[in-house]
Amino acid sequence: MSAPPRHVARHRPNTSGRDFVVGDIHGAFTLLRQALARARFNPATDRLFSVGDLVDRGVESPAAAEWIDKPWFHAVLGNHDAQYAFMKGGPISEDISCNGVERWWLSMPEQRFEALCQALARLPFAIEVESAEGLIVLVHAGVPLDYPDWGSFAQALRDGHEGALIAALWDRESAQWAQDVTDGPERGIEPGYWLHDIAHAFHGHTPDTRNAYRPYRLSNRYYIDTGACFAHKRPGATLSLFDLTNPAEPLIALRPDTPTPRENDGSLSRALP
Ligand SMILES: [Mn+2]
Repeated sequence: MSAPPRHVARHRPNTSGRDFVVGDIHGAFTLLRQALARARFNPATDRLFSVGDLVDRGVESPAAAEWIDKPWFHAVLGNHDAQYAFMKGGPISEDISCNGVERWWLSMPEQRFEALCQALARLPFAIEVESAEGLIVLVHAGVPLDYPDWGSFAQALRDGHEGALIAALWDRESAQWAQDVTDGPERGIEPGYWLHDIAHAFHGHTPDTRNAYRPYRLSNRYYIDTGACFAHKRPGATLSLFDLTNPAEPLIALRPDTPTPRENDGSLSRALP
């Protein structure tokens, strides 16, 4: 697996505006734009962080290229993004589950698609944001449970440790444990899994489909994929914006105001072989 130039990106505190974080977008950029408008997002002073998975599942996936270009938008690499970031001209794997929007890239000119793949390849595996509360970190899937703290995992990512890079994109164990703990009497607090050297961590990747896409936690690890790409068709699924410094509750949990057209309106299927 080749790697982008920066495995861990670091951001200074935002001293002039607010910081937001959004769960897996999967092409739901119209909904994201509406959520930012509702939050009165100010691109001159505010920042938006993303836990990755900008593409796949939604027809608006090509717009990811424009969002990555915005100076106030900072995303980590998700497992879906990685399939394009590390594609080397070979066939795209057949297991990309796009829910009726397979091969969204067929609507893009080839050069634009290649530029998007290159932009995805530049996304870091982790983001660290300095804040008055301490370090706030973003990793798509989770911090594996066998790492005792954030620092040791971040070092493994910086060193390009392949197991750590893959876990950052694909880990399910920590999220599954978090769901079980959140369902239990401790409501997400499990002292053995606190990351003591950071304020908190945000993750996407594993929505809680058993509990209507609610966000959940494992001590100071917060799982915020609330199913934005399913917001128009599955109960509970929303696009959620959080205050980066306050992960307890979503600031905005947005569903489409009006029914959106079916994701696959036929224009894409006509392009399919
Ligand atoms: Mn995802």
